[in-house]
Amino acid sequence: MKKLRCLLAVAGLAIAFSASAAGNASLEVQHGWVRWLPGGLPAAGYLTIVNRGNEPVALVKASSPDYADVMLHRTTSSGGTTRMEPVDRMTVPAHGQAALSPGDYHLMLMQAKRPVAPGDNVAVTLQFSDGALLHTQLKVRPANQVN
Ligand SMILES: [Cu+2]
Repeated sequence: MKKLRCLLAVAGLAIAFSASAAGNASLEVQHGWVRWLPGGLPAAGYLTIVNRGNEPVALVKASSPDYADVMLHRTTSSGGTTRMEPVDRMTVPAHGQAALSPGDYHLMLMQAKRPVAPGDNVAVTLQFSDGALLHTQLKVRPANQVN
């Protein structure tokens, strides 16, 4: 992971979050969970966003009171190597849904501020391109439980 880009993303998050606290009744989060890793390693957050509205909307930021940083990442594979990189947004189509899921988009939860363990819930706030904020809870699962 590129540290400079992480820092820039965090700075952007702080600015964006001071701008709006509106909701969007067309959006819903389902199946939220965290794949927990031992030893203070970053954890991955997965969820499905349902958009019942008439306009596409994009997930642009996320934060959690339980982690110092939350980044939006995407895992890609090419030539037998798998890597992940920060992305700016994930679009959720009108009358559709989009998922953060293993091997694809995910939230990268960095530097837990409290001991987080399987069985816990992690609070996450998602911010969308229309300014809407959505608060959700992700269930923490052990690394060997994939679904
Ligand atoms: Cu990642």
